[in-house]
Amino acid sequence: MQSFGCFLLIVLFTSSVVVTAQPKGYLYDESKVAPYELPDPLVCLDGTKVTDSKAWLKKRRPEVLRLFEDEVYGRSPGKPKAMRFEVVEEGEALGGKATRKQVVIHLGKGKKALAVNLLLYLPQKAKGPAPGFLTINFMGNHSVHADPAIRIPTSWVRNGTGVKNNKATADGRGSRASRWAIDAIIERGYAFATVYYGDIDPDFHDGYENGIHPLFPPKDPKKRKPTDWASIAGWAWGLSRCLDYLETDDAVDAKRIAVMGHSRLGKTSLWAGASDERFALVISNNSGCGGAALSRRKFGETVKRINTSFPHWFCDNYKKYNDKEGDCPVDQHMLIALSAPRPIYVASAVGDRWADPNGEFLSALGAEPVYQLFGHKFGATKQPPVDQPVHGRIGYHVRTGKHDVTPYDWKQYLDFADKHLK
Ligand code: GTR
Repeated sequence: MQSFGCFLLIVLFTSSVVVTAQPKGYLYDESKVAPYELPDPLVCLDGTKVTDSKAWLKKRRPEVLRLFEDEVYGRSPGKPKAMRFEVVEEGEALGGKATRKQVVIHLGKGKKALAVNLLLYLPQKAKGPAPGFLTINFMGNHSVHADPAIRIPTSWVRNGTGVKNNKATADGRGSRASRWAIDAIIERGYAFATVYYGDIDPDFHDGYENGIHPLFPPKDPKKRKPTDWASIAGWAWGLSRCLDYLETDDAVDAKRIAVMGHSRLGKTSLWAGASDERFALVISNNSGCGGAALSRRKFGETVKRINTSFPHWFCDNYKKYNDKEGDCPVDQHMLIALSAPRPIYVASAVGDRWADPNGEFLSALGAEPVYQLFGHKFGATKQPPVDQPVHGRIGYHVRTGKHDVTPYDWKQYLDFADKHLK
């Protein structure tokens, strides 16, 4: 493994740090990050150095993608034959500013067949097919807006506001609206699409019996291989199926779709963008360990901890790197690099130390050499101060506040999309 330099930065935050509850017994002190070496994204497995974009695309990118499949997220199937789209509802929304469309993506056959619900708001003022944001949510499509016409999921939902015995109810309408700047998105001429992740794969470990895994390809969950896909890959694959639908909808320009997710779903949006090059722009909001943050820093959440708390998120091979991050042939800067040359945005929150904000930044920085092969720049060499975004081909900000998605985050994503998608 080649040395890629060690990024050891001590970041002094001048603004007040909002400290949220962070699990005890983990590293939160930048000065205690042990020196580490990152694998060089530009050195191939046979030791040759990548010096141009052609060699990256032809040789090194497929190699890195395969390493992430085999060692981190698992191998997913391709576009399935057993898939059909059904528009189940359409109407005027948001006080006449948007058209709402609800589409069911039917996947698979038999008693395990899935119905994945996609909610779309289309800007009425659009003069042609609109660019848009495809997002993935935690609590059901009805949680993103109080709009009473949004269908309520019938699949498993985590207990919380408006959810009883893992069943969503109308009480959850709009419960997560603060995370989705739908009015601002429509106002700027973008379509907003969202899918509920539990429709694709319920987020608990059941040995891959439920959700998408038993369907494609149908096989005995007991005979899984260590490289088989797990839940993050399942959710990302579901986002690709949503994009398959968007490609059929004339109101949307499927060549200008940004994929966005928060936290575990930020890990998901990064993997969706890496594994499906049709996504024109990729956004990771507070994705942390197994997302944008460098694993080798072991700052906040670690590989061992995530594999222990969430054994169903990553492929079984990833467990080899519990306490052995340095043995992994990839680190997360190479995940960011897989989106090159497409624009990518990594967002952190200063109070979200569990997700290692500086590690998220350093990962974006570590991907820059790949962007440079295409003549693109990041524009930052060290983590920018709080609330001072950098918008190159790679975008980054660390905002005031905690682990969340806020109107500030969306303002940045919209500005970044205006720059790259319009
Ligand atoms: C935490 C987990 C993080 C992050 C977060 C979330 O418990 O440790 O990696 O994914 O959940 O998704 O909300």
